[in-house]
Amino acid sequence: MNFDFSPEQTALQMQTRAFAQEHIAPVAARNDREEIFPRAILDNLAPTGLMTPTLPPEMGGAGADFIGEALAFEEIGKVCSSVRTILSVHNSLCALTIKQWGSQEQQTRYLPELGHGRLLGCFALTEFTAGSEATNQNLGARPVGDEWVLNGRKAWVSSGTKADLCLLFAQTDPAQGHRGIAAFLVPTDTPGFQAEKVWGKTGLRSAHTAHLNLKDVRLPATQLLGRAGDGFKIAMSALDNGRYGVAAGCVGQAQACLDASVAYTKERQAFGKPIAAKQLVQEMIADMAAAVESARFLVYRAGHVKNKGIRNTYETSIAKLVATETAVNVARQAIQLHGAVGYTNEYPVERHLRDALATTIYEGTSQIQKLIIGRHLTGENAFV
Ligand code: COS
Repeated sequence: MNFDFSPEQTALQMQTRAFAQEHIAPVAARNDREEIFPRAILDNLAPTGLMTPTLPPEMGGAGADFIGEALAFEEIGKVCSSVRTILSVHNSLCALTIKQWGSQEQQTRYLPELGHGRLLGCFALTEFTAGSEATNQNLGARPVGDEWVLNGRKAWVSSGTKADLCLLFAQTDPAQGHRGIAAFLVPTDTPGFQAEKVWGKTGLRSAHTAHLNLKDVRLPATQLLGRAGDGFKIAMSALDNGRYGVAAGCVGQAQACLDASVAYTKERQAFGKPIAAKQLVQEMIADMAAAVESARFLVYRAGHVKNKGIRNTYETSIAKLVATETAVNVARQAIQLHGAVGYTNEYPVERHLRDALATTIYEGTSQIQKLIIGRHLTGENAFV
């Protein structure tokens, strides 16, 4: 077992850290406060390959492996989970799914556009009555001549008002259940496609979320991804990549909360000493550090399995479960260690807590991850 990073992985980590400090950190708080979509950041990011870290450079990617991707997402997660969320959706849920399931023509048409950031991708699986129960797709697609016609609604779609290309799931044959679901590549300027921004989210406020309404959206057959009944498998394989990126970002976020807490407790005085000298404070710092390191190694283990190109649902679900819950817990402890100022937006820890709360819900709740892990280990299926 080798715990050292390769020179390429270290270089990507350093490059992303420098980018995050220069372009994201100075504006993250304001973007959150004013719900500003970070378009300028994405424009600057695109030439670096970081929009799609694992795509080859000729497609606009950074040519990284999955450990490299985790290191990059960790660095972005340290400063802004909204930006990391946009990238997880664009790269992990959209681009990598086209890479895995797309025809040669679809890959050639879309991957360089997504890689170079000329198109922004989103992923529309969830509906108001299809969250954890993702098989319960009501948005319908029916074949008419050599086209598909889509009608229905999607909910809670990250980047839904901003994306150019939407990987969208629809029911083509209700009698077939999850085997009657299809995946479509929907250009968001297709007539009948409408996105409405969700206001008032607790966190991830700079990563805009939308509800979608599709009314007689007509697509040529070339926009079908995979075969008509493959949609659910495509969605689940996409989530194996998405959840991994979320987990990596959460490790970064938790690390940022730990770093901020170490710095603050060394500076803040009480009873004539820095509070870092107090045993109860050191206990909290130690608990936070142990949790962050544990989550990190679960992410790298999942990345190691992903690099082999084999099914990684179990490893990814454990990494997602632990890393997202760690981000919430560590952010909460960081606020406690900062005291009253931690409860204000003067310090980033309150933003980290608000942002982290979403990660235990989206891309499969913590409860769903536990049931995936439980099913894997026991062979008993809690979903029937
Ligand atoms: N990769 C490839 N294929 C997969 C897969 C994966 N990771 N996971 C499942 N499949 C395949 C299965 O092999 C099965 O294939 P067959 O039809 O040939 O038997 C099919 O997909 C159905 O899989 P499964 O039986 O696991 O489906 P379930 O209905 O039991 O899935 C859960 C239940 C809860 C796991 C699923 O609905 C889920 O993940 N829900 C959460 C959805 C989510 O994360 N939403 C967030 C959206 S993005 S914000």
